[in-house]
Amino acid sequence: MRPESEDSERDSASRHAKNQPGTAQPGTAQPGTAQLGNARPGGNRLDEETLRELRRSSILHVDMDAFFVSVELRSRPELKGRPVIVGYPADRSVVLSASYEARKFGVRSAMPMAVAVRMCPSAVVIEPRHKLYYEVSGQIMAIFGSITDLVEPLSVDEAFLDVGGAIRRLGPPREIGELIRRRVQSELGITASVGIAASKFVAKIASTRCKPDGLLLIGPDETVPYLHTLPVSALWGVGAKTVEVLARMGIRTVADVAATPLPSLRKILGATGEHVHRLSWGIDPRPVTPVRAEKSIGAEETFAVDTGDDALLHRELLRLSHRTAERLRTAGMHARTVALKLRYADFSTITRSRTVSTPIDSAQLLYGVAVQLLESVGPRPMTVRLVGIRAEQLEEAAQAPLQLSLDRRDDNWRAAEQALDRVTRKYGNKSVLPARLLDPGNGPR
Ligand code: DCP
Ligand code: MG
Repeated sequence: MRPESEDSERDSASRHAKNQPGTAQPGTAQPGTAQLGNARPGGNRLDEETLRELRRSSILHVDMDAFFVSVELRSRPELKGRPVIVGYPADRSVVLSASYEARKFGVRSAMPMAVAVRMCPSAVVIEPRHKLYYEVSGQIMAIFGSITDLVEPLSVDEAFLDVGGAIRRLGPPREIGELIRRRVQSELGITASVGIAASKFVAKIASTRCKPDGLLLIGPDETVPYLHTLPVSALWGVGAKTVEVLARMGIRTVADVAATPLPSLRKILGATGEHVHRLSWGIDPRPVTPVRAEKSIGAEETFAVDTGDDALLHRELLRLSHRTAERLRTAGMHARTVALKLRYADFSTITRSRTVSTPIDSAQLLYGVAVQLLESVGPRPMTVRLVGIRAEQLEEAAQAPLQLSLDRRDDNWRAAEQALDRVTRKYGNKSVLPARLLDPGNGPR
């Protein structure tokens, strides 16, 4: 991909800003622009007032343009500039992603494929490769994560970022938005659009309005005037039905909503009335909330008939270990602690846990610990209704020390289980199981 120079970056910033709020207004973009150099490493420090001003609009909404299509065009560049649709060609399937050229013909996501092809017979239809899109999605999120910890992914190709804490390091939010766009383009070969504002709601509107391949900053002072130019459907929570209800009352634009007294809106829309009214004045205090890494991963099963049979319990623990280990590996995590849960016939529940010296992600090792824990319970007072395994104190596999095995068998198990994961992913959950799990018996319900 073409590495862009500083100058072309500035050109593109001003090109995208043309006729859009956020640039011409003194007091919003100006302080940032004036201080561009200062925020760079080695430059002067931004003064506190400028920093405060820049932080007023520090929420980014970043969304890839025609994501599935753009990923496909990387390997078929000859299709660039042509109408392209990603979706299964069968009549009853729907459009997953449409290039902007196809959209000119009216093609949209979620439209039946048959309709789309009728609207745009010249479109090239490409079957989706979901695994590839998820891989690229991970790379997109990794770029976001290198900018700030405050990343809230919304779907495969979009996220909110709060870059308030990155301004000293990377420059004003607009610069950070351009940096992200440049990196997505040069590292992943696709384009992203970025909306910047003081709130999630307005940032999302901004990115939608500057698509494709754009950047739009809506400063705090111009938020309300800008919102008031939009139709009511731009407000979150206002779907087709609400649009209809409001239209019957003569309320068609965000400005109309803002001008409607709150009690009337409450009467028309119920509890949503308040929410919609607040949005119409640009009030959306929801913070960017990073998705926390899973704290634990586990699996449990209730037996069809309560049991006191050790062999059956062991077999179920092995099955649950496989399920848990597979999920650990999919999440790229290792566990330091393994917990066993037993629920007796009278619903009383006990847990036992053990921390291992080296983090693990193999079913055989999980199973080994689980059996030790079961033995540590001693004689059971009554039959067991439910059994569960939980992997806790998770660490990312990349950060965990290598899983050293006491003997080669552990490594072999691990390799075998990874092969099993691949087969499971390809053919579904039940295709391969260890022989011990294949014989029928009093299985879980
Ligand atoms: N997607 C899907 N089914 C849908 C909508 C979307 O599978 N009904 C997939 C395909 C899209 C991806 O999710 O490429 C991202 O969805 P977006 O809504 O962001 O749409 P695009 O990225 O395709 O286009 P835009 O440029 O409008 O963001
Ligand atoms: Mg998108």
